[in-house]
Amino acid sequence: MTADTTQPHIGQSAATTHEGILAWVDEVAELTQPDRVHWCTGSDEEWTELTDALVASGTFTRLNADKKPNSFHAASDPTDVARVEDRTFICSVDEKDCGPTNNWMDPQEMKAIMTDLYRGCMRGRTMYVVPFVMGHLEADSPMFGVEITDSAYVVASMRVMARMGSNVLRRMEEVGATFVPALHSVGMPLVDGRADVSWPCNDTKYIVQFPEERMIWSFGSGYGGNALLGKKCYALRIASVMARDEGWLAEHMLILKLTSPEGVRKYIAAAFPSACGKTNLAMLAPTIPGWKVETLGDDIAWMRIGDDGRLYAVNPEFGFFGVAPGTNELTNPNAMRTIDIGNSVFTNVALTDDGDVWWEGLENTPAHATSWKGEDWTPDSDELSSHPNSRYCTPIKQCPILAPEYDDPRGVPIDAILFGGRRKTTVPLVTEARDWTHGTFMGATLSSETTAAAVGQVGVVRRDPMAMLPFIGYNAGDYFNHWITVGKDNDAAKLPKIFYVNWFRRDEDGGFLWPGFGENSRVLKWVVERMEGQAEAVETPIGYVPTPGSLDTDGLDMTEEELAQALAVDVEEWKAEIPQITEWFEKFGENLPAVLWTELDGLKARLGA
Ligand code: SAT
Ligand code: MN
Repeated sequence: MTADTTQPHIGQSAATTHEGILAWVDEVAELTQPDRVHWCTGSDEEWTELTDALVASGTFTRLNADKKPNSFHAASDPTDVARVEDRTFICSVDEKDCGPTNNWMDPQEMKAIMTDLYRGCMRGRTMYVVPFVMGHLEADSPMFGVEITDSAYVVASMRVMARMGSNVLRRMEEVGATFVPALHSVGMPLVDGRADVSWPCNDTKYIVQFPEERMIWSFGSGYGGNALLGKKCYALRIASVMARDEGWLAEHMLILKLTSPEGVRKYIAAAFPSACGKTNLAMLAPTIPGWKVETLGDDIAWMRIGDDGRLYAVNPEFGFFGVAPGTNELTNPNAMRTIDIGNSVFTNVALTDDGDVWWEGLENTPAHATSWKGEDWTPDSDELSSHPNSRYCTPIKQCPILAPEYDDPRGVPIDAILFGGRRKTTVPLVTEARDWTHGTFMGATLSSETTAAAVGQVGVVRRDPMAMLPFIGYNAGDYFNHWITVGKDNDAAKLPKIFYVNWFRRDEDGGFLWPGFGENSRVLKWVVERMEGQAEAVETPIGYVPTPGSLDTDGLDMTEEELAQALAVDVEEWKAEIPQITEWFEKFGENLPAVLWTELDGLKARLGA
């Protein structure tokens, strides 16, 4: 965009001395035929130019600076609103390495198909080169990537979500870094006088990981998880493969720091499927006096065993990509403070007449707004103002409760891991695993009702192991085995304790049994007290569950009966899970670690099933 970084045509002035990057950029430009190549610097000037251009092209609407400074509204094509799991592929060389939970195609076949799609796909557009690092640039071995994209919306979003730009590129040059090449196109060349649209995309979509080559190819979608390739594609799918090979863990987990009134400090990582409240838990405002939560991450944790034998977690991201609907002063006041500062992009929410954003669940319902589909909206409208998977994209540094350790490249030692799903029945509020292997069994059998974060039916119960179902970059049976191995190879006493939570259990009338949100601090308190050997629990067939008196319910408007229901382990309900778990495990054949069958046998025996 600026004269010094824009090349009128390809491969003429080298914007980098990194030969690998240069060669790849030239190769992609040759194939995709963009009008211009822009090497992204990540500077404020570049942000201004990009966002001005996005406003001019109609992709962005600038929000009222008195409400949300330096912030923008975008509305996607109505067909491009979520991750597309049926178009997402793990193209391992051997189909067995993809496993039964992913889509597979032979890598050569996929490359042939996509090369045809990519041919000339950037005509009339700018090709942006985004050097980025997931995690810290000062990490022992920084995890570099380069995303090539023809979407300015993606560049703006990547600048919020990842550390990117010139300083990253300079470091890559200095060390001759290897990097994950991540190619993205919206798949809408501007040829034959075709006018651009505010949200270019293509009905044909492919989100493809090549695990052996550590490479990502994405085509046809501009939506976050499909297009911001540092996030799910790199930091989970590709990184999970690296983690398997190198003995660490890449997980779909938030990271938070919890401090008790006595100053006891614990770090907790928690895995929940998309759109199940991870961001809200990460920024929790405790309702119980004296307890404090600080945030380190809301979506992804990379965890490695440190020299002291403990499991250290870093958040590889630089921003939050949170679900907007339902976010408000009550459910997540800290997210509200984060976005108030500005510098954010809001996608598929409503635009108010005074130039602010609004969504279902937010306070101050406007009398009139423009819906995410660009239509007039009033509180009487039959349609939602915002798509259920609409998002805010905002810098993590703006979070008022960001833990200072966030900036430590070594990460923080994790004390407890929570697995959680969205289940109306069966799963109690909180259960403590007996040990790491039992915790791995809990994670491997985690189940949840589907949400709007992925295209498809909402509310169907499916197994979502470790909340990683759409993100495991290899055979999920091998992934379970990797978890078991981490437990075996390390000092069990130093590994985090594992818990299973369910905020979403309902009573017979369909009402939530547990108030959730800030009240979840009561469950975190119990978790801490268990680790400190203070809180009581009953041993049940599925693990340790709080005795009614051990959970702090002071000041909570909840009957004893309701609490008992929230904590109940109903043997009949659990017996009904057994055939489902059996069927789930059978999918993995000999790749399923035998100890997980042993765990299931133990559960059956304890249930008398
Ligand atoms: O849709 S994203 O992948 O960007 C977010 C999520 O589903 O967790
Ligand atoms: Mn997520």
